[in-house]
This record gives sequence, C-alpha cells and structure tokens, in this order.
Amino acid sequence: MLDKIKELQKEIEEIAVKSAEELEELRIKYISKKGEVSRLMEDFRNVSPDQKKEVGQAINILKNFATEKIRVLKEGLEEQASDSKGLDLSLPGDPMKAGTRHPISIIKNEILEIFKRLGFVVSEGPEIEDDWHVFSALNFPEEHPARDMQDTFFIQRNPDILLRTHTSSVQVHDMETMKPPIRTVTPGRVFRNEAISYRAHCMFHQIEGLYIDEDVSFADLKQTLLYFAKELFGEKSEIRMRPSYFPFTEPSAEVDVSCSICGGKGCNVCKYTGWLEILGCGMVDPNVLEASGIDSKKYTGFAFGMGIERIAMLKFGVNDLRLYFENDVRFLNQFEAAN
Ligand code: 2NL
Repeated sequence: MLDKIKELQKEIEEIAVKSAEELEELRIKYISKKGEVSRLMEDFRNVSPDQKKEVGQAINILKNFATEKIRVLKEGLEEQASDSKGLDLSLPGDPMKAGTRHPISIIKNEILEIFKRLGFVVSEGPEIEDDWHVFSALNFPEEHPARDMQDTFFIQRNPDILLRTHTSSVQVHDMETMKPPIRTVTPGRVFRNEAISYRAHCMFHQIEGLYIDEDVSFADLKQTLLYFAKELFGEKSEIRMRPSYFPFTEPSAEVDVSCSICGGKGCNVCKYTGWLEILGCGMVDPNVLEASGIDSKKYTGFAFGMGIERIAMLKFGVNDLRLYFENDVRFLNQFEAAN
C-alpha cells in the first residue's frame, strides 16, 4: 500500500499539461470520487490496524498534494489564456518606414519624362563594351587621349574590352539596329579613370539624346533643348550656346541655362555669371552616321549629353559629388519618399 502511494506521488509530481481538457482528465483520474485517491481510501479499510496510522497519514498527504498540484496547474493555464486575450490580432502592424529615392534617380526620371513627352524612347545597354562602340564608331581618332589607359578602364586580358566612358555606345547599337527616324534617350552609369574629389568621381551617370531623320537641323536641336530647360528649371529659363568640340558632332556646342537661383542677375551658385553649364551637344558627324550604316546624304541628326550628378547638384544644392556614392542615410533621407 505504501509503495502504491509512493508511486502515485511520483506520477503526480511529473504531471505537465498544455490544455484545460488534459488537466480535467488528470483531475478525474486522481482526485475525483472514482479516482486513484478515492480508491486508496476504500482499500484503507483492509489495512491492518498497526499500519492504519502510517498509511492514513500518507494517503492524506497524497490527497493534499494532488489537489494542490491540480489547482496550481489550473491557475497557470488561466494566466496564459488571459495573456493572449489582451492581444488583439486584428490591430494594424507597426508602419514600415519606406526608403527614399536616390537624388540621381529622381533627376534621371524627371529628365526622361520630359524627353518622353517629345516622343523619345528610352534605350539602355551594357556597361562593359568593346572599343568599336565606345570609340571607333564615334569618330575618335586612334591617338585620342580618351583611348589612353590614363582615362579609360580597360580589361587587362583584352584591351578591346573596356568600361564605357559615355552612353553614346548604346546609341551606336541603336543606330546599327534601328532605321530612321530614331529618337532615343539613354541613361546609364559611365566610368572614367579619375582621381576622386568633391567634383570628380571614377563613376557617374549620364543621359544622352539622339534624333536622326531627314532634315533634322540645328534649329530643331536648339528648340528641343530650350523646351527641356524650361521644363526642368522653370518657364522663365533661357539658354545660350557656346561653340565647342566633340569628336562625334560637328558643329558642337556647350549649353548654359540662365541661373534659376538668381534669375540671371548673378549669385554664388552661378559664380556671378548668371549662367549654369548643363550639357554638350551638336549635329551628329556624318562619319558617325556612316560608321553605323546610316546614309549621311539622306539623313542628319542631333545629339546631346549631360551629367546627371551635375544637374542634381544644381537642383538640390549639393556641393560635394562624393555624397551621391557614400549611401549615408542622413544625406539620402532628405529626398522624396520612394512610394
Ligand atoms: C557631354 C557631351 C555629348 C553626344 C554627347 C552623341 C551620340 C551619338 C552621336 C553623336 Cl551616337 N553624339 N552624343 C553628342 C554631343 C555631346 O555629350 O558633355 N556629356 C556629359
């Protein structure tokens, strides 16, 4: 009898429950009227008188222990239940903080939208190119300094393969594969072997434009760029053109926009000139058209190119180019949310 009591004591000590139903089953098994403890009490009648005292005490201790254990387990279950009752699973979650768009992307999208309204289509291409698409097809003479290791990143094993130094290479692909009229704008990263400073980096972003058709004139170029300047910098903007030189255009020009900060009166952003340089352009050199298989007697074209970092600096008042590439969130968070 004492052994049986000890055994039950051990069993009850080891009880662990997960649910109220489980606990109820155990309560019935041990301390209900037909439970183990009641059965012990019935058997108690048959215990010899000299053992009655000891066995009686042991049964009482077991009964109290079992009752207390069940009570504690019940309390634990109730506590758990009220914990999850206080939790409203239908409440909205903590808001997720959206990132901000990179200033280069903001300006790139703005510029592309302006040209898309004029009927230009966006074209993109590889950053790793061959010499033909970056230099030869664009009328760069053999001894041009841009072809030098000093200025261009070449692939060591094969000097015919290089990182593009301008996105014109994409437009060479376009001229090779499309028939005029061609109207493309090509955004993208370009690479030049330069020492990094507040105004130069070995990587930056460009957008170039190309328009080829019959009778495309310098007047078309000028009016397109005036429209662009007014859209990007405001209706009051004016442009001026200064003669320049690029291997792939003839004639070539540099374009300034009237300073949108001081309205042309002169301030420290435009260095008291009233003008800001924004892009380079020109009429596509006939050699360039011919190199890509376009009849230069039938077709003419204009092209232009601009650095996005430079324009974003003017629009946002950023004074150090390196900020664009450091990904410091204190800088990035100042721009528009991305959604
Ligand atoms: C600048 C000047 C320029 C072009 C880019 C071009 C492209 C083809 C043919 C002829 Cl396929 N020209 N692109 C023309 C003039 C200037 O870029 O300062 N870029 C940052």
